[in-house]
Amino acid sequence: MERTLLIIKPDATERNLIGEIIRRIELAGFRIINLRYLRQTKSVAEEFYAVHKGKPFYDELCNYMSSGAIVPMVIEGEHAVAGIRELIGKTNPAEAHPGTIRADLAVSLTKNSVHASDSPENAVKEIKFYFPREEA
Ligand code: FUP
Repeated sequence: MERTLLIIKPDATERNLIGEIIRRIELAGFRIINLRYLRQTKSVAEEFYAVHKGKPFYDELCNYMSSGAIVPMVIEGEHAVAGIRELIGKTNPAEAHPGTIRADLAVSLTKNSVHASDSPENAVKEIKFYFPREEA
């Protein structure tokens, strides 16, 4: 069993897609074991995306991630990190395979509806970021 972090981003909460995204995650056989609904400040978004600091899209990304409600959640399942990355599709929705969350629901490269951890190591860090009391 493995855990990963997924975030439903502001473009998706804004368009009432929380249920649709959760439905796809559960239908794929994963379990949601913790979940929050929150708005974050730009400085919290900057901390979460610190790895992208200095890149041309960093400021737009952090403005966007603090522009509305987000729903971070802890997901558990066999190979959850790779499995959820597959379910969400490529970063740019224009390049994502049909049937993936981003291909079907996302608006643009920045407004791409969801985030998911890209490695087991990052999953542990990202789960701690939004769920500091969650066990590893
Ligand atoms: P991902 O792991 O798929 O979320 O993608 P990245 O870590 O490469 O990028 C993080 C976020 O930055 C993406 F979800 C979208 C945004 N981004 C842009 O807005 N412009 C870019 O050129 C690249 C990424």
